[in-house]
Amino acid sequence: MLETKKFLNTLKGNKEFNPPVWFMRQAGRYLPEYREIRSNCDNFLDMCYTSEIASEVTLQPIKRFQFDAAILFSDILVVPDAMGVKTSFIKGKGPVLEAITDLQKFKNSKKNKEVFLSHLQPVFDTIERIKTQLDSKTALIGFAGSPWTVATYMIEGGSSKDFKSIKSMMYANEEDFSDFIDVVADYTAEYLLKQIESGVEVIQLFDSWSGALGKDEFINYSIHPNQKIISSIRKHYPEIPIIGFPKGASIYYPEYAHHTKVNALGIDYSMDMQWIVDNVPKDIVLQGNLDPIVLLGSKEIIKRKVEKLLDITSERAFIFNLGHGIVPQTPIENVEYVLQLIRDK
Ligand code: 1CP
Repeated sequence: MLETKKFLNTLKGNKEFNPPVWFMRQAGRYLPEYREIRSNCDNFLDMCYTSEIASEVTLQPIKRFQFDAAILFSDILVVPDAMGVKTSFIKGKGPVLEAITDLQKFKNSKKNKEVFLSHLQPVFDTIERIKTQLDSKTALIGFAGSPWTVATYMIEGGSSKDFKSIKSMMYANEEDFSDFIDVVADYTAEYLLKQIESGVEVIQLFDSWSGALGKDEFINYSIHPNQKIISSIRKHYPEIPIIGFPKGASIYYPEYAHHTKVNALGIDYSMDMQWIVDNVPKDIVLQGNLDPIVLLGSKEIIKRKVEKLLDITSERAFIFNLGHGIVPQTPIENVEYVLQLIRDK
C-alpha cells in the first residue's frame, strides 16, 4: 500500500523532493495559544497528565503550520515521576527531582510494572484522543528520554551543567551504575510499548545529554541502553520506525546508528551535515539540523541556511527539523518562512 503520510514514507527510506518537516518542541511557549493554556495551569506535569489539555496542545502547531508530524505533548521526566521519584517543575527554575543518592536503596524500592504503567495511563489516553482528531496526512510521534539523559535528572536532582554528581557515581561503582541504567531502560521500554499500543506511529529517543560522555561511557550508557530498548520494541513491533537523537554524539553518530539499529538519526545543530551525509550509510534516514537560534536571525540568513541544508541532503531520505528545540523567543513569521522555503523548493 502506498504510504499517504510523507513523514512515514520518508522513514521507510524514500526520498521526497520537498522533505517532510516538524520541529522539536513545536508545542511550546513560542505559540500564543500555548501560552494562553499554560497561564491557566500552575503545574506543568498536571498539563502532561490531563488528556484534554495535552491533546489540544499537541495539535496546536499542526493546526497552525500543518507540520508533517505531531509529537505527543508530555515530557521525558514523567518516567522518573512514575518510577516514584518525586518530580516537579518550578517556574523560572526548571525541573526539580528528589535526587537519588543511593543506587542500592533505589533498586530495593523499585515500583512494579503495573503501578508504573497505571501512573502513566493519562499519557496513553492522550494518545488515543489525539488519534481521533489528527488528519490523515499527519503522523504521531511518541517519545521517551534515553536512560542516560533521564538518569542525569534523577541523580543531579534537576538540570545540570557539568553532570558532576552522576559522573562521580558512575566512576565510583560501574556495576551498580550499569544496573541502575538497565532498570531505567526496562521501564522506558515498557512505557514505549504501551505508547505504540495506544497509537503512536513513530518513536523518538531523546539522548539530550549524551554529548557529556567520553567514548567508553557513550558506548556503555548511550549506545547499549538505546540498543536494548530498541530491540525489545522490535520484538513486539518490528515495523515501527525509530529515530535516535544522541545530541552531541559528534564523531560517534555513525557508530550509534550502526549499533542501535535506529531507522533515522536526529542530528544536532553542532554537526556538519555534509560530514554526516558522507559518514552515515544511505539506508539511515537523516533528520535535522538547523540551529534553532537561526530562527531569531534575519530572513536573509534563514534563507541561506535552509537552502544549504536542503542542498546537502538532497540525495538522502531526509526529514527537515531543528538541531534542538525551538526557543520561546522565536517569531512565528520565521517559522512560516522556513516552511515556505521547504515547501516551495
Ligand atoms: O513552562 C513550560 O511551558 C514548560 C516548557 C516545557 C515543554 C513545552 C518542558 C519543560 N517540557 C515541554 C514539553 C516537551 N519536553 C516535549 C513535548 C512537546 C514538543 O516537543 O512539542 C518533549 C518532546 C520534551 C522533551 C524533553 N524534556 C527533553 C528532551 C529534548 C530536549 O529538549 O533536549 C528534555 C531534556 C526535557 C526536560 C525538560 N522539560 C522542561 C524543561 C525546562 C526541561 C529541562 C531542560 C534542561 O535541562 O535544559
